[in-house]
Amino acid sequence: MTKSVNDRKVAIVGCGFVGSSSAFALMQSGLFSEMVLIDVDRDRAEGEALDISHGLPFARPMNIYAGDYDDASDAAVTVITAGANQRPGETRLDLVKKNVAIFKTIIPEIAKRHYQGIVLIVSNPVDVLTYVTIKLSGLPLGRVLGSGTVLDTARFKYALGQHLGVDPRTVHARIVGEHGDSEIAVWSTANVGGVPINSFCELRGFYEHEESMRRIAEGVKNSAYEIIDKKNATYYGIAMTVKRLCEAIVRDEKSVLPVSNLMEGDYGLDDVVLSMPAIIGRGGIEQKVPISLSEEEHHKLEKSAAALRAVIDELDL
Ligand code: 6V0
Repeated sequence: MTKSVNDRKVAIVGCGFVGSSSAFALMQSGLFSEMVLIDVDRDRAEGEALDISHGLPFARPMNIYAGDYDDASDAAVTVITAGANQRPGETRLDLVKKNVAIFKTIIPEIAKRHYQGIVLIVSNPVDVLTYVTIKLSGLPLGRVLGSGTVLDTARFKYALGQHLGVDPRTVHARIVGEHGDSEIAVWSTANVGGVPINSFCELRGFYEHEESMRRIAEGVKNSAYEIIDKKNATYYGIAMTVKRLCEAIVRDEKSVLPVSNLMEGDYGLDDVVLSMPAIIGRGGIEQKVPISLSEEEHHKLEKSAAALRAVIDELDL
């Protein structure tokens, strides 16, 4: 039976570090009045629901509970964070086989209930799993998106803000491509408050542009590895990313964010999911926003696509 969407309801599939931190961020956001937590480890989902609910007297009324796919079938947004995470030394792409197998048990459960909401993929490798979800679910393209490089972009803005001593919210710069080792820092259009990045660096007394750009982009790319080495998982940054994406969706904000979406001739690329800017609103991905890239950035994007395509070609979908 098809249930109409309940705009005030969110479902989270996978209640590990990322799922529970996202649930905690969403509880505090006031965006939803109902949240269902799903996990193969039912005790885990129940424990998280109870623990997070104990914060409600300090937040806004909300119903938070452990449930199943029937409970999730009318959620405005279903966030998927189920699956293995990276071990120290493992890349995101190393996770692919384990997590595709897990997605083959989750996505059909959502699809067979004629789901009308938005599916937000967070599990890694997020671009590949977004592709897998599009193929397995049969949902309209705009209604499946991955968190992509929204987190990397936040890390990038934070690092630039720290370097330049400015509010990261006034830094306009993004990471695109793969959420992973081949990600691309788009320096060609980066600016702070409308001032091109190199001019702004000079304004703040920094002149070694090549060296700074290399160091900052490498730092952003390696930040997940650094955090995983120190504490075995990353979850607060991604929890805020999930909150930001849910906000853009349920408040119909039409925010431009670099989410994982299917390339259909965009940037000369086809049948591969990459994280590129798109307008995000109540319909999910409402329109792609083709950005200008330098020749070098475009070349890197083609390499990113080829790396992801090679992984997709190995999958049995
Ligand atoms: P975790 O703490 O091991 O949690 C995973 C949870 O998934 C566990 O509670 C499992 O019981 C549950 N699970 C496993 N199989 C299923 C299933 N079939 N149905 C329902 N639940 C299931 O991992 P963690 O929370 O740290 O990471 C989850 C995923 O998020 C990993 O793939 C990470 O790599 C990924 N991340 C993605 C980020 C991004 O930017 N997109 C950022 C950080 C982590």
